[in-house]
Amino acid sequence: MKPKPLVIATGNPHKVEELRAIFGGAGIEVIGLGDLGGMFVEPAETGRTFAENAAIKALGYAAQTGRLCLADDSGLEVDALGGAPGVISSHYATDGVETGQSRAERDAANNARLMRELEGVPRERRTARFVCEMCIADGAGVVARARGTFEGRIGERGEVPRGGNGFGYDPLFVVEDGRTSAEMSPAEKNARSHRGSAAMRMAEALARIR
Ligand code: ITT
Repeated sequence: MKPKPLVIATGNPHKVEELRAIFGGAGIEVIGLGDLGGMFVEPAETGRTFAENAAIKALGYAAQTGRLCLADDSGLEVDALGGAPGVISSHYATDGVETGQSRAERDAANNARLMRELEGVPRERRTARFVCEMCIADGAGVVARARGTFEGRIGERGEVPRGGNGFGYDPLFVVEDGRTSAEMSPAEKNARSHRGSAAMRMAEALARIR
């Protein structure tokens, strides 16, 4: 029997879009929470690590939906900032506090703060990585986990922001060929990114358990 689609348990439409493309390539059908037609409570991300938060979200949504749910907890680690913004990447401008701003407003404020914090830091010390921890859970518990990373650096003022693709910190994140991840096509970003590599590992794990 054909397995039910995997539920991508996120409130971030960009993640659903990226994961639909990546899992689609691996022959795995996915749906978003919106496709289930219910109202779901977003679990509070109280973990200290990406892995803890991914598990909190996957378990929380699996309990509410009764379906196999995949959650992604991801963010940016900047070496010169001791790994910040890390788990508070989506609310960096407000020190991790949820203020009811739209995603677009948060992204703009987070990016402005990051550029301020790195003012005067030379290019060679602006190294950074995106990290993605994924967790799949069902009503009985965690079923699989996977991690992926994407290495780059935060561009300097005048060099960035650049590019209209992607989301979040993509316009500031420079990879080794000098482009930002917002200048990559969606397919190219997915082939190289933290989310892409974690998802490919998840696709292998799913093939073993379904
Ligand atoms: P859910 O918790 O509902 O999945 P979220 O956007 O709040 O959605 P996270 O808590 O995992 O997700 O925070 C991820 C943040 O890290 C995201 O808002 C961006 O600021 C940043 N981020 C993660 N992946 C990124 C990517 O591929 N490109 C740019 N920024 C990214």
